[in-house]
Amino acid sequence: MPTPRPSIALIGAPSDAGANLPGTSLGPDALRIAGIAPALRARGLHAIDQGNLSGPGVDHHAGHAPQQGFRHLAEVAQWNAAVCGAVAEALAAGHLPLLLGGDHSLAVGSISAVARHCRQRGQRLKVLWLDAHADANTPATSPSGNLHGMPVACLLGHGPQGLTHLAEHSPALVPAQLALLGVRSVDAAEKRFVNALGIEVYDMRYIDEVGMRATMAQALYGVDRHTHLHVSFDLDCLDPTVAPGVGTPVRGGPTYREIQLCMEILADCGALGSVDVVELNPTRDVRNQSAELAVDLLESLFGKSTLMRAR
Ligand code: B3U
Ligand code: MN
Ligand code: MN
Repeated sequence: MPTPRPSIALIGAPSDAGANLPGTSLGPDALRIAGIAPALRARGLHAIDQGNLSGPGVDHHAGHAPQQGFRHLAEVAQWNAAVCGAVAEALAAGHLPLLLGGDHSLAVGSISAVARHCRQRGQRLKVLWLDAHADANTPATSPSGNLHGMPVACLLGHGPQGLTHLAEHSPALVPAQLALLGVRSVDAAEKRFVNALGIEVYDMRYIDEVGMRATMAQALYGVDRHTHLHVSFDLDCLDPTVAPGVGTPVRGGPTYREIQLCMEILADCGALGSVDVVELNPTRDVRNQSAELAVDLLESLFGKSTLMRAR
């Protein structure tokens, strides 16, 4: 018997408060224009677009210096509280939440809700963080004060109270629940933090050496159909030649083929429970190609296979 496929709740969070520059606030609409909801429906999935959450804007042109190590902390915390509430509601209704960011700081709210949901149900949780960066800075180590560089640390309990206690229990995650994949830009102090906590990292060198298939087998070790798999997909994970529409591009990411394979393997594991698609910055994009690529990859993540056998 095939497992019933849940409805997908599309939750837009048009914020750039945690980013280095303005523009990720346009991400949800760029994904809609690229046809995200019809693409999922064409897969036979029930996609419900819940529209955009609302929250405070920030003025990036004002050049606010970091305060106690953060830029725009109050705004980021407010957005995350809204995201946490919306994701919790979607999960409670039995939907699969698909967060349309927005910058990557929003994953703190989304994953805090997912972690609480799994804790309440005694369900195993694995978070796969696809990113060029480790996002594991703390206010003490961050070179920028930008909160999109800190969500991993916040989820592990290292960060401001407004982001570490979104869903009561802190830390939201323990390091063993998390794996980073695609990493190739890590600050020196951030590297020490990641290693000290023993976070599982599949960096680009690892992927180059063993290939995407073996990397995914390692990253998904122990994940079964009873596990809740959360995929937090920072589009800057991709090579900028295929996805230029991001605020902090880093060369040397996975190719189109490699990331397709990654998505297909994730789909096959049958454990997908929630997703973030973040860091799309249409002001840096070329004819919406990064949004269109994101939609293409989400189709694969939700089971569209290019294999020449019936599914
Ligand atoms: N590690 C740098 C750069 C960065 C992290 N995440 C993004 N950029 N998108 C920082 O500012 O923390
Ligand atoms: Mn990120
Ligand atoms: Mn990144």
